[in-house]
Amino acid sequence: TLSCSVALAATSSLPHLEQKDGRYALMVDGAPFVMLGVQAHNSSNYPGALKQVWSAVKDAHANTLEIPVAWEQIEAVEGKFDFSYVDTLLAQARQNKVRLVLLWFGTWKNTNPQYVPEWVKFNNQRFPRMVDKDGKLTYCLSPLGAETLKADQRAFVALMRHLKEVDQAQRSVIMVQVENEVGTYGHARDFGAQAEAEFNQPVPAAVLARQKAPAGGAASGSWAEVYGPYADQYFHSYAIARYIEDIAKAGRAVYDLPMYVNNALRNPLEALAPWKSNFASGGPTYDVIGIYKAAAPHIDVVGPDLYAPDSQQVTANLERFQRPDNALFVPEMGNATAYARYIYQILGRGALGVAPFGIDYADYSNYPLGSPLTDKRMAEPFGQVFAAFRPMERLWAKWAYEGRTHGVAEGDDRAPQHLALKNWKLTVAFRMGQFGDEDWLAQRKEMAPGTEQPNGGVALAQTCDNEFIVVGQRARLRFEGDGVNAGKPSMYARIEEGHFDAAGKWIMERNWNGDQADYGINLTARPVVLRVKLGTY
Ligand code: N0T
Repeated sequence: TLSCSVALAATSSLPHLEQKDGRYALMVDGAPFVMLGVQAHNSSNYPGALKQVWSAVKDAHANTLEIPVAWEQIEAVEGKFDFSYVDTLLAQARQNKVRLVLLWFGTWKNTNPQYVPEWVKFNNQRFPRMVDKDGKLTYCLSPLGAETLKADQRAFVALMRHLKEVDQAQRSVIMVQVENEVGTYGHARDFGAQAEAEFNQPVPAAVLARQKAPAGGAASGSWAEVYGPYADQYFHSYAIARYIEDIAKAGRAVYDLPMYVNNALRNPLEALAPWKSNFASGGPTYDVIGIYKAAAPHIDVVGPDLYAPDSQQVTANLERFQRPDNALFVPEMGNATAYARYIYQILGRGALGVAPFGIDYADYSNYPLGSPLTDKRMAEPFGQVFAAFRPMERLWAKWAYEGRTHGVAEGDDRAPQHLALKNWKLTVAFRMGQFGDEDWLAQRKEMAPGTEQPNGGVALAQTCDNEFIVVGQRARLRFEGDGVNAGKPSMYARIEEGHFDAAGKWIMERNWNGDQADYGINLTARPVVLRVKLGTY
């Protein structure tokens, strides 16, 4: 039987990842933490831009802000470091009672060197750019530039040393992203002289052990011999992963925070095929997670940035990035309303956290990638969901780590979905409204107003054998006996609406009954938290 699980414990230790039975937890102050995060815009990393960020963070009810720290701003003059922005950020984060994830925009920000200091940008001799097959310079800095690595690493280490000095006691910063959406657009790899020489070397054993060769590939040998048509992409992935490893390792030697990389995804619904300019080659796409694990052991997580709103793609991406060797963490997703429902699916799968991108009232919108809105209306759909989770965030994180949680997001097909729980099964249907059973509604062709676009979602935790904490919106839930309860008639013992207090105690506000329970548990546009207890007779 499942024990009723509510106890909370806390100690002070550095944030770190823990692992148990193939599941992961991000430990913050000694207990599992779920990041209900948001990310600021790319140019909001200045004291003058922060005001517009904090008001959006507040409206989003986020517990964590992801925000860049640019190499160009901490080392504008070589060897002279300026952490005034970082200090302002830390002070304001503490005032706002929000944790931070710092994004190290160094050698590559979306593969581009735009965030490196000027003294790096234009010195191709010392900081070589990749060259293409014809020997022409590309925009992208080479991952084989030894001086570039040394300089990026030195700046990153200086940042981590500073964080240790000013933040170790409070641990406002809980995680660090190394570079941003790395890889190279339009070029499979570096074709310079050094790259050519390394390309013909044997594939390292650590890579062979984690990254399978395609059919026909040799068991060992050069990159081309082992990986055939995938060799250019895989070699480039290895070169970038190793570069990132050297930066992360040096940073963690100074101050050991969890570190991760994020990915501009390739389409997971397309059959796997060699790179042909359809994604950033060398980035941590799902097909090369093994190479990143082999080459970058100081990177804890490879996370997908979700920017395709299509529900099938979202599901396929979550499945590909959640692996026994890789925790699920969604460092970015679009800030359009359609993405809000995915929070339920992501957190239900036991993710370390999720952060919509561009929750920031700066006068900028990345529409059509995300929302066209830049005010409260953009933050609110996420704020409503996070607000429901916030009072129980530590409990939720613990339940997720214990494998008690499940979640669904409404599919673009609007079809009902089924969840297999312990001794119960749950059907989640959409567009139903609050009154009338399914047949009656179908006869009347009645769809609930406000459900024209898919935006339903449910996450739940099985806290005891017959008890669930449910949070969700725009969905109808029906439980049915399964396992030892299979075939038995059942009914609700209680459907309590309420919340958890600061001590983790459930506070009931009311019990749903009559119309509010006769047609399933009907969640409206306003997310609620329910404690549902079932019984059989
Ligand atoms: C993201 C953001 C920011 C299906 C875009 C997404 C952020 C970076 N890049 O606003 O630049 O720093 O990580 C790339 C999505 C590509 C288009 C995919 C279409």
